[in-house]
Amino acid sequence: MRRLASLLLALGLGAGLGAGLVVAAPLAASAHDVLERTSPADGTTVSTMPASVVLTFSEDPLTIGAQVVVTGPSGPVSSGAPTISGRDVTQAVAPNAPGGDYTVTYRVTSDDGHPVSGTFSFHATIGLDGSTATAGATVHVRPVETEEQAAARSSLLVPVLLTVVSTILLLCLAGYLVLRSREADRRPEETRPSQPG
Ligand SMILES: [Cu+2]
Repeated sequence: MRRLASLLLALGLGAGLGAGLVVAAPLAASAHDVLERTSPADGTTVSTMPASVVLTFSEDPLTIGAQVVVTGPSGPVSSGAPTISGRDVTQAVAPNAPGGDYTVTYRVTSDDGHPVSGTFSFHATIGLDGSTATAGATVHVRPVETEEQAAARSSLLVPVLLTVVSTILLLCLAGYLVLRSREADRRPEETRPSQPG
């Protein structure tokens, strides 16, 4: 009975540690400021091009290192540097911005000091210059992955690999204990002390 108990304890510890690592890995990454919403919202169509785009994060981003590039049919139309007010990052748009498809690429410094970057897109039917988007010219082009996005993806790989490796190690340990206890069952005289008279 004692052997079975220690075996179950080992299995329980293994499963507990494995599960703990799986839970801890994404928690460590969630300390970043996350983009909660944008104006205009991602994937939406607005009748008129707004004079500025607003990005709202889960926490206040740092005032340094913020960059918002608004790119439309005529190229980049960002006007000046973005302004940060609390959780909102506002980027003004040049008054000659035409109607059409827009992609916004952002990079801010999270309050934990890490860079947070991404992209979203929207469609403006009428531009700030009064022009109307040409029908049928709607081509949604996803920009290629930036260096920051690639780095964030590879940094996520480390905790995932650690979790997989440690889970395998713990399963091996549990398997070893099972085999050892079976071996002990086969040779009871060698492992069990003889009961006194
Ligand atoms: Cu972070």
